[in-house]
Amino acid sequence: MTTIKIKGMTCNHCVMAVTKALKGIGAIKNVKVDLQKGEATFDEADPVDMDTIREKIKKAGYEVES
Ligand SMILES: [Cu+2]
Repeated sequence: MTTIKIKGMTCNHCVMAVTKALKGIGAIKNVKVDLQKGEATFDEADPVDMDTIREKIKKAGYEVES
């Protein structure tokens, strides 16, 4: 299980957008986004490059904190 911090989420629409962005990456499963904590957790069926995740989140309009 991987947990990442995401900046810029303010409502459930943001949660949906981030969830969709992560689910769009084939190897990512079991996505859960926590609005209160500003975190996303997920499992990786195969290792996913953090840059790929960062890029997808950015395209959705949010930012991965590192
Ligand atoms: Cu929102």
